Amino acid sequence: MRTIDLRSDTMTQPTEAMRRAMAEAKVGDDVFCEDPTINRLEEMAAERLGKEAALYVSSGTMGNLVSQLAHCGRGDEIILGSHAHTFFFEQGGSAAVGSIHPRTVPNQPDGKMALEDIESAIRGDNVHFPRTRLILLENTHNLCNGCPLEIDYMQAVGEIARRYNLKIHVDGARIFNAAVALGAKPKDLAAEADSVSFCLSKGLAAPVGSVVCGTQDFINEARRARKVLGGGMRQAGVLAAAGIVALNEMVDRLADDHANAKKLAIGLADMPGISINPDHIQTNIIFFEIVRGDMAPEEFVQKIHVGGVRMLPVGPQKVRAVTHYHITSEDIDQALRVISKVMG
Ligand code: TLP
Repeated sequence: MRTIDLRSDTMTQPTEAMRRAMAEAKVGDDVFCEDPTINRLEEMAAERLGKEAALYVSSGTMGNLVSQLAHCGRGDEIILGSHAHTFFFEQGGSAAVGSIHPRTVPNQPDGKMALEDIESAIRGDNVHFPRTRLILLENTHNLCNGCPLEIDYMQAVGEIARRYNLKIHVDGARIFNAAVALGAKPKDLAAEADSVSFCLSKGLAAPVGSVVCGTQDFINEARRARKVLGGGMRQAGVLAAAGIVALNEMVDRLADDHANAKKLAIGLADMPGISINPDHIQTNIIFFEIVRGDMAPEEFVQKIHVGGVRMLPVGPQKVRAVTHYHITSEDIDQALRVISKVMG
């Protein structure tokens, strides 16, 4: 029985074209900036995101951390959402490694921070306070149903950042999902950002890697930060080669993942014991609640696993499912059949 693995889009395997590109990649020492494949990927990424320069890093976590280290000094404060991946799932690296102070503002259900909340979190000039340096946004917002942040919202946050002389970093792990869902260009979504990191290893199906984009000066600093974190990867062009294929071939098809997520959400909404509003699903991430006193999310997840479907339990009532390259429309039908049996 084939497993329908909806735990994460990080489960994606490299395509045949990626494997060929990896085998044939020309490589060099990237710490000397001499890996032609990495250099090419960085040029492509900078161009797609409308920035001067880019840096290949090992993961989304590293991309967010080197960006914060490049923007902030010891004791500086960043403003980020209460449900931001950087706040929840990156081991508090900002503080642990960067001596950077996180100030959270509530995330609204659509992944935004209210503009007035951002503004009132900005510190004045006072000897008691840390200095606010950076606003960190997440697009799409993982824990908020994969919601995309629109250009209007980015512009409104950009206006606040300019007024208070702050930088903006976008954790754009899934910014290409946002672009496809909104029918926007990634560079337009990133226009207000001083830096943006995106992942090649999620919906775009490359095996490893993320890219950070920004000004040349910012990238020079980020490159230093990457080195001290042990991220100077030498002949990593064998990995970056897959990233080039990802950018060339895997972006437009993300629309299929979004359609499959919507189909799954609509099917789940009809089932007894499950609560979800399919209107909230715009990209490839869905959260739903098990609203049956006799079944916890862990038990639900174990039962569907026996039927060949995998999802992640998150919290006391919630389950997460993520669609991706290996999930077909027929897989969604099969997953719904399995879940229907479990929920009886
Ligand atoms: N997200 C993973 C897990 O860590 C939860 C997932 O399965 O969704 N930003 C965002 C918005 C992310 O969702 C993730 C990974 C990261 C950053 C970190 O990327 P990696 O895993 O490459 O360090």
